[in-house]
Amino acid sequence: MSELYSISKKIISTGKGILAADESTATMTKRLNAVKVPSTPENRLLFRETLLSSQSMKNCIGGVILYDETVKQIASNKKTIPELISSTGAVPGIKVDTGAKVLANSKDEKITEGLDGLRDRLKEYYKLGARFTKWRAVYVISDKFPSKLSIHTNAHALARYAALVQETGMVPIVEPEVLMDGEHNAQDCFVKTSEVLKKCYDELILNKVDLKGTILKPNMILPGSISKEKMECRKVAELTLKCLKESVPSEVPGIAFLSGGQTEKEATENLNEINKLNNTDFIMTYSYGRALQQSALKFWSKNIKDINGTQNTFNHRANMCSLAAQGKWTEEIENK
Ligand code: 5MM
Repeated sequence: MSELYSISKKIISTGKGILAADESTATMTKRLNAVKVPSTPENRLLFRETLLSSQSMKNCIGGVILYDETVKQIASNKKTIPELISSTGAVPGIKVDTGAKVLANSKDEKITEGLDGLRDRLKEYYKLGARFTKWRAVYVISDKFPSKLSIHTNAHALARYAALVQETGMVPIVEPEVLMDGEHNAQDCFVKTSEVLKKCYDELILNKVDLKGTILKPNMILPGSISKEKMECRKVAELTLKCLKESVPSEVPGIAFLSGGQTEKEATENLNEINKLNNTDFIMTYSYGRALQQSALKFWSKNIKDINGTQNTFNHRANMCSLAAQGKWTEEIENK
């Protein structure tokens, strides 16, 4: 078993998923402002350290994606944040893209940047303890989007990123996120997501990326956030599985979904249904940001010193996601 493959398996092994705590300072400031907590480096660290010291880290979280600021911070027990994560059995990871910027010649779309100087930054992150990385490309859906230009350029960047990451001995998470924003229906999401994924794998293969040492982080197939279409979780699961089966090469060991604006419960229920119906060899799990942290952040904001209460809230969510990753979640357990 190759080193990269064993890292991927460790991150997503049965019942475990990924905590996406890689909000950039701008995004974290938005999240903290929304709950009226000042966005200082100390508060950002305190919230994240509270989650990372939770009891559910051991059984539910196989990997944590960090942002540049956090990977260099020191926890209150004097361990570095990557050391704190490793001590729970999880693998420390790092977001290495530098954000989605306006795409030249298609100004309503985005291209993710960060390739310049990436090889050197990766070496530094490896020394700091990271063993996997993340790069997120975003695509909008409308009658004319995503354009061929956006699909092609983002796939190219994702593949060059993934090749460099593997060269450094880390596992690249490939995150092509087809955004939920808009009025489109689930069929549009299915068609566009399939096109995006197929192009990504064409480029990954062209760049000789070892697919066994990667993890895919896609969106689920859902109607747009302001679409009139309502969809049962069974249908979401069927369409999502069909799309992934047709578009993702079987060498990829696992798929860790983003939550993309779903509520905590929707993201849990949909993942649970995907696992109940899973007719593929892929491990299907979570790499949630908002759907793992929202309630905990809300609770914490009422009293940032209430570490136990915040951890209990996070533990519940992480346990629900872990059950969903095994197709064992139920409404009764959720409400217990
Ligand atoms: C955690 O949020 C990440 C984005 O941060 P920036 O926008 O500040 O770069 C994001 O990439 C996240 O990892 C994924 O979108 C999954 O998060 P959600 O909240 O969609 O599960």
